Amino acid sequence: MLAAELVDVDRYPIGEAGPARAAVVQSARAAIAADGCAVLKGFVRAASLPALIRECDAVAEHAHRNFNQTNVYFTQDRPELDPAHPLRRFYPRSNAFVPADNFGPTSLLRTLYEWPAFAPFIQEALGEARFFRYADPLADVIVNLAEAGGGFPWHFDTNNYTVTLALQNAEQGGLFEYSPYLRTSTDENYDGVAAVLDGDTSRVKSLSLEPGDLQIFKGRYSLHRVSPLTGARTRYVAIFSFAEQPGMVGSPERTRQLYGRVLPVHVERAGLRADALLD
Ligand SMILES: O=C(O)CCC(=O)C(=O)O
Ligand SMILES: [Fe+2]
Repeated sequence: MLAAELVDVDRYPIGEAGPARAAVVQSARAAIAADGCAVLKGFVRAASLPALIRECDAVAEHAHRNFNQTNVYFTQDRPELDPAHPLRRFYPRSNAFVPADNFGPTSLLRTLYEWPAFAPFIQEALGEARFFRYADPLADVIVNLAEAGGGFPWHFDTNNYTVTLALQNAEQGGLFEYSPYLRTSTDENYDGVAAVLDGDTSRVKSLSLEPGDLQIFKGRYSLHRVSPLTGARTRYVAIFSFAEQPGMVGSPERTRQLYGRVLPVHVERAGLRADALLD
């Protein structure tokens, strides 16, 4: 299948320069400016979803599971602070990432990720000056699977943006909840964060992402979570990664944690980084 068949290009004509494409870009940009999040409903055609889900089912057994306890900042505990401080509140987090080398050249997810129209569109929607597909063969396009009891508790992302495609929902739960721009680069707003953690929903938006919806999300300043999942069905979300530099791969430590193994390229590039520091 070609990317232009997977994607609903009638609704989202991102591969053809012109006013229709410009309108799609403009509307995504406006949504991101307003609350850090753009959702392109039905970006992937409903008719393409069964093949995408089969692709996930076929490799789900290769997911690497990683469980830990984390605060919303992914930082260490600070015992000198009050126990109610957001820095001291830890929640269980479970990832199950299917590494990118399970999505080979014939994979539909890879076809979409490497479609020449895709990255430039995302770049324009985000307004990023420098934007390249990630060069990490374990991490460029992956699937996160989440089962009942698992998932993402409240957090701020450590990366600037996330590009995800909803593929299959859990039977219940799994709403994407977020508090737009709850903090800024100069104000952590710990009281506001504590209020959300205590259950205050007055600044929380809730999105029910359906299979086929593409989400472009700036999560560094917007606290967000996936609400608890229940039921037997696994939630599948594809994650597409990009970087500000060409040729970027993850560090060996982080790669091993997320994917359970490393490749020679991770070690070689880490060596290069270490050498660069010596210059
Ligand atoms: O699975 C999702 O919908 C969101 C995941 C998320 O917040 C993240 O990967 O940082
Ligand atoms: Fe996140």
